[in-house]
Amino acid sequence: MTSEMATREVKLGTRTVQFPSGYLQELQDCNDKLNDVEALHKELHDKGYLFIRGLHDRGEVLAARLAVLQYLKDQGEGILHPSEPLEKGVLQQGCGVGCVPTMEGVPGITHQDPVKAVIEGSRPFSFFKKFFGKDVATLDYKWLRAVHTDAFTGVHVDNVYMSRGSKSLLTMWTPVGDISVEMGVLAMCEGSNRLPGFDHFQNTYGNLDAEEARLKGTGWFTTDPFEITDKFGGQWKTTDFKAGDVMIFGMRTAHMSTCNLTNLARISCDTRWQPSDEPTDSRYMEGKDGPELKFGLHAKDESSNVETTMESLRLRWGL
Ligand SMILES: O=C(O)CCC(=O)C(=O)O
Repeated sequence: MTSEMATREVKLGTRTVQFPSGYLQELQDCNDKLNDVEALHKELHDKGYLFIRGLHDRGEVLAARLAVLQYLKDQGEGILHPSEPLEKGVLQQGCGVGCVPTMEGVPGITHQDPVKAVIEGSRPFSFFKKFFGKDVATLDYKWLRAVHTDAFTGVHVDNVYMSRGSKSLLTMWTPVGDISVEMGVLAMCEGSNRLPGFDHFQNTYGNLDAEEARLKGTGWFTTDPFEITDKFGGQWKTTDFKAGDVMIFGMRTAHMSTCNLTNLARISCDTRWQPSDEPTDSRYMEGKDGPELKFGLHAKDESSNVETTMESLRLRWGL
């Protein structure tokens, strides 16, 4: 027996790294602080996130996963492998970009009972009520995803997409199933929300309103995690997530995902939470401005074809 922990080769964005290693460390949960709201606030401020094991009921998450997989199966051939058990979520070979239908938005699979029971269930409501010390609201729009092989999310802060409502807005990322680092999990840049090295990044990129800037593309700052840590500091961290775990973070914490190196659909859902007496970003609420705007990025003003790229903005910011 060796005392050294075995490392695995994984991919963080475009970079192949060993996990755990100095490049990508193991996350620590804050479950020991769950009965101390002040300590939770301090953790969120210090690290930029709250990693909680078992916030949701595992059985309910697994039921939601099955409902999502059934939905994908019902969308037709070419998505899930026909001869593999549904619950494994094995993708059909070659199922890549454009193959998995988008599940983001307002009613649809996101608002079916087994999914809603998790993402709008009593557990997250009571957690956030305790955390904010008042009644809470969650945005109607749900970012439910099934991520295919070789796909990942690049580095961004959520403020770029949803800065028009409450300044206390928090994201909760829920893995819908057990998700290993190899399948594509969220990775957090610890300290990126407050370290002085990030000041210029936050005062430029972090203040961007992607839709207002008519930004072309995803709104990601980069797909290379080390461009962030080399330039600004912070520490990338992640873990193997289990059904029930959640990652909660503020609008200024830089994050991304590991790459899906498997043939399994990586299913997860982001939801947004805030005090109910604060304004909501109407783009993500059912009503006159929603829900046809998707992620605030796809709104088209046909009278103008001016589009800004992240590259041109970064040049302007000297980043
Ligand atoms: O699930 C992902 O790949 C990205 C999620 C994300 O960026 C978020 O929760 O803000």
